[in-house]
Amino acid sequence: MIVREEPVVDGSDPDRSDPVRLQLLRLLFTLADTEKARRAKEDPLPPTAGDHDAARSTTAGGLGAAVTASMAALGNAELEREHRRLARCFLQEVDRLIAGSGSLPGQRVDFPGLAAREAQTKGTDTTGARVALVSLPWMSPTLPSIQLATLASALRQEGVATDVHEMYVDYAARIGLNLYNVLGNLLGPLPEWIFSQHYYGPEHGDHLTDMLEQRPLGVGFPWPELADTILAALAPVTEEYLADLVDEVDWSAYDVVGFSLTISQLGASMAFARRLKRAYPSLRIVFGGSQCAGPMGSTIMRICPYVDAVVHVEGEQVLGELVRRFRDGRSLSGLAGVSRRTEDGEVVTAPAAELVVAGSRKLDLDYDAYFHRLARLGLTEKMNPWLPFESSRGCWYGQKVQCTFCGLHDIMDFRAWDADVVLAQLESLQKRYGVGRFYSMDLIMPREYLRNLLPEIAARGHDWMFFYEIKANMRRSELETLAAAGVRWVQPGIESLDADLLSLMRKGVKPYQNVQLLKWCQELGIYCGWNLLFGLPGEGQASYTRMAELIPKLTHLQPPSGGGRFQLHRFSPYFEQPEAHGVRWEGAHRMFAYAFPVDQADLDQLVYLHDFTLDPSLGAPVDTSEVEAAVVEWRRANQAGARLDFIERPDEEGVIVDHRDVESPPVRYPLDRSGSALYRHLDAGVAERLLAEKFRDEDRDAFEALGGASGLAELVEQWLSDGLVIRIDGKILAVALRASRMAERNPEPVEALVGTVPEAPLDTRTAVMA
Ligand code: B12
Ligand code: SF4
Repeated sequence: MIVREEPVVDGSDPDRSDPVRLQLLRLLFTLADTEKARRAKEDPLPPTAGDHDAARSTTAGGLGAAVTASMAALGNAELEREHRRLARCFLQEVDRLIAGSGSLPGQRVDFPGLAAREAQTKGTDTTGARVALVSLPWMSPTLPSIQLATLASALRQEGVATDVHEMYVDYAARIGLNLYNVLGNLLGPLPEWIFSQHYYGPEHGDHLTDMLEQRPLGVGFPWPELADTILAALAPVTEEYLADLVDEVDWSAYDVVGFSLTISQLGASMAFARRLKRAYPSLRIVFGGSQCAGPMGSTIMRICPYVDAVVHVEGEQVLGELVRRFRDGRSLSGLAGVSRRTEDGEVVTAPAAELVVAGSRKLDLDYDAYFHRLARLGLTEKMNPWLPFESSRGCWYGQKVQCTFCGLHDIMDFRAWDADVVLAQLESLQKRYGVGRFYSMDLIMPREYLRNLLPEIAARGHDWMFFYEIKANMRRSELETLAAAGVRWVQPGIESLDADLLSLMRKGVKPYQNVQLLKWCQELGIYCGWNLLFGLPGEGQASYTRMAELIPKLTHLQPPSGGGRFQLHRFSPYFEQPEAHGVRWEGAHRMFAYAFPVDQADLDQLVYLHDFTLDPSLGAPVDTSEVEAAVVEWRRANQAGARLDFIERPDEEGVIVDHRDVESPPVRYPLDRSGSALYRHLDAGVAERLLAEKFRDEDRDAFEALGGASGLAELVEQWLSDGLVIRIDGKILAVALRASRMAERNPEPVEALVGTVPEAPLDTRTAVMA
């Protein structure tokens, strides 16, 4: 059973970090760890151990020696217990430190409270088979698993009684929600390794040092000096967690256990599934999820002999039939998109069948198990869960033109559910859980929702909040529709502010659209999560020079939440046709070799992230340092409150107040009626060569008052040099925020609500994905 540990040295406010307590716990844990290591190596006792004079000493060194002596006096089992306890307490203290730093806003906020109801196996069992679906770290603890809920719903419809176990939440509770988020967001080898060392055995020493050098814990983690102790403390806590998972559920009640593997869940799933199979040999183990797509799934099947089947595709299509075949002892042969083992041990995979059709049929989503778990773990007052939902699958843009870095597999075909079906599901979820925060799992928002779903949500007066992935080329009126429906957080896939780079990525969006999206979202109180990608094949220095010039004018807009070298993802055009893009594939990302020490050939097939170099004929790598420095400054200025506001007066005169240089007093640029009209005219950008003509057509009086085409050109040149407008993609675009349009409905800063996405460092040594 999981209990939140209180620190051994208690302060008056247990939820606040205490530097003395942190260092004490660090010291105590390190001493226990050293003692354990000493015993494992059968080294002699240190000279002071067992020395009773040391125990009486009051100097710091003497106290350390005294603790060492006390630990040396413990029996092995007691030392083991103490080691684990101190590890937990230390990790919880690190968690408090992170929470207290403000680097993860919104993590510890009130949750209204959900009456704890006892969980029970759901569904009427008409097939004689019972299924457990599990999800392990590193899924986000603020989200119930949509994968498990969807599959459970499909199975129950087919008469298979099914339970859902979101076990990642338990781990987050043990190590602390904030620490869990920091580690989970590191992605890739390190989170995988934290678990896989409990499968393959510890892979310490140089390997770990090497791994941390390449992907330092310090990146995205403000206390790198604690990194070693954190990793050491995670080991006993993780081992205990895995052991407890086997004990805390009566697994003998099930016939099949399905593991959902999305991002960084392979190590934990392997470590737990093998333990489970050893404890319950008759259990059938099935792995599925996006980590099992294509060759990754067949490789998992090959290297994990305790796994009975791997589902490569959308699970609702096959899981019911898979379970029935297990129950009847029938072969899995021919099951679409499923890997199985033949009698002579060969792994074979049947080709995938049709994709799920969306439209008017939608499976229910039942998140009861997750909320029971939160209540059981005492987490309901510590976080602010979002409810995941799907309104579409696939990508309408990608099915025509796939972005070159995008690693979507065969689920690219776009399918949307009908707006009324989605709305009914959201209303039912909100009614059931009292939560109106909805996290869309769509790759891209269906266009038709701008006309049906979103206006209907606004019309019904729901006070909801949404996260959605969108395409960045939205018009202002469309963003207003989003905001009115409660979309407060978007991921628009901005990726760059340069036309050449965006074209290399085949993003289908221009830089001016990205900039105006940032501007309009800020006016509307919509938070944008976005990355700046570097290092594309074929890029040139000029792109970075242009961006370095542009960025200082945008410091009042939301800076990128992360950035770095693009990653080479399986299934992406860069991966599938490397030569066509000047990419040289160099095998699985080598850091995974530490997490999964399998043959290189297997590793190349197992992982999603790959190493590469660029064709040298593309020229020397460009220098990105100026842009990196500009982004650092952007973030600093933005945090310090950089602003650029266009304040319109009732008499139609206006003033632009420029406070992007936060160290100096604001500069005011008064605008007369005509100047204000022109500035408004530039809100969505106007082609420079057509500007005079277009403005004259729109407001002839103002045009003439400005002195016609030449007066207008002069004013625009002045604004350009003052940075009040920018020249971009052949257009002139106004960049100041219009005060009259700033969101009134959402006075609190939206960043405070977006607790799950801490700002990531900008580091071109580190690869990031869009
Ligand atoms: C929403 C989403 C996110 C969200 C939330 C992710 C989360 N942790 O829940 C956010 C925006 C945070 C996110 C971030 C990232 N994401 Co993302 N994300 C998605 C997305 C669009 C939807 C996932 C989803 O929930 N879909 C809905 C569910 C129902 O579908 P599903 O997961 O595919 O499940 C179905 C099947 O896989 C299968 N199945 C699943 N489990 C099981 C279990 C069994 C037993 C069986 C039989 C079947 C089965 O049946 C399910 C129902 O059909 C997918 C793309 C996609 N469409 O899958 C990418 C995807 C999962 N993300 C991906 C990546 C790479 C990332 C990032 C690493 C990007 C980055 N560098 O920042 C980060 C990682 C963040 C993190 N710390 O976890 C990759 C993962 C690749 C991989 N195979 O490992 C995907 C597949 C997209 C891609 N190809 O580029 N992501
Ligand atoms: S990156 Fe986004 S927009 Fe581009 S193809 Fe992939 S899912 Fe579609």
